[in-house]
Amino acid sequence: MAYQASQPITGLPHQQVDPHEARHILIGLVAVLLGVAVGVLILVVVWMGDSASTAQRQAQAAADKVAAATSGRTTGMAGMPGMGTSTTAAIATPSFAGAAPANADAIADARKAFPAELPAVTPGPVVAVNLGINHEVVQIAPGIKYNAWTFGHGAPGPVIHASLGQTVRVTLTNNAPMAHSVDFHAARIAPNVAFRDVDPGQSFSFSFKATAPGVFMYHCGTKPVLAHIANGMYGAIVVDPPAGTLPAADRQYVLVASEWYLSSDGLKQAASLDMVKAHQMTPDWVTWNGYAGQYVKHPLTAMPGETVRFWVMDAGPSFTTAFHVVGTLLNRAWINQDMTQYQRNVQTALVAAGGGGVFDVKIDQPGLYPVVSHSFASVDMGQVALLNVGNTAGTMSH
Ligand SMILES: [Cu+2]
Repeated sequence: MAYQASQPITGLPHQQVDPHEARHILIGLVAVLLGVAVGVLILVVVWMGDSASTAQRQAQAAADKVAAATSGRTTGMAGMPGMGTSTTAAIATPSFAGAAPANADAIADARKAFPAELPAVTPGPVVAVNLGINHEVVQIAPGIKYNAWTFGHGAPGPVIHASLGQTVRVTLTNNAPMAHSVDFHAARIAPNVAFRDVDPGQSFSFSFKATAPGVFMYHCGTKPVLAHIANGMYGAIVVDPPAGTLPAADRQYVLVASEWYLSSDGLKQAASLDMVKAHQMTPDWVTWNGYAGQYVKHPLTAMPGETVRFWVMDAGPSFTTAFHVVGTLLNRAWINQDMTQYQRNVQTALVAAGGGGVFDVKIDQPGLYPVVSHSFASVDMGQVALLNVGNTAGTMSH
């Protein structure tokens, strides 16, 4: 905006202004405006510079945090077996998917599979659950050793079977050299009280009432939870609905899905957790009940025409399971373990990380039926079982 020299200037309506003087005023005004603009510009530049350095500082802090978490510094776990020994920078180790010793087949043959059969329910008003917490080497695939943190002596921890209305009394005994805890998804309870950290050498008990039926996860809830679950601290609890409310099943199996993120191949020395891979969700192994392909070597069994019920829980820590049985449909699918209603003839059912689902199949033709997550990267990394219907000879992989 500029005033024409011939126009009256506000405040001087009746006075003609000398064009010369007007030019001077104009120049003066422009100079003042320029001055103000330069001042504002300087302020903006200074502010931007400050913002940039703040952003830079924040980015650096975030990077430091990741690097520290990777090396265990922020959690006081540096040098702890099973914690972030792979690197101090945010770089994942190479993939060790599919690593195997020469005698992998013989190892797989000789190893007893994790019992997938649903154990009997404990009678009486109280189910006593004693969970010892240990740091120990487990096998997660034929010949692959891993520095795990466990409930009991393996991953997953023991399958717990309760009935609706029973009280579950949990006693944790921490035999490990660091704090751990347990979080039961089946519980309605103040987590700051019941799921608190238990120090090394200590025991702690709490009780909750089983108020909903289904298959639920339990896991260590100590920070960083990602690391504690990835290291093997999870298991399943099945809560039966009232007797007679579910259709009958001839066989019942519990399958727990989980991923493993390895700092090394685990062949000669036990691998530990690669926290960068865990953050990036790039596992080396994905398993049913903690061990790759164990039910391919030692299949689950059924006879033609039987109803087989799968209680499926996905421990993650991060993957979901797309539950699918090759060669059949899920006759009944209690999605998200809502045991009040089921869907029929489902091809693939989602089981969320930290969630559960219950699925019935009834297979008439004898044969070998792979039980998978239809997210097929997981199959390649070991999450495949076989259901052998009718004592079918031979084996297959899928
Ligand atoms: Cu833990």
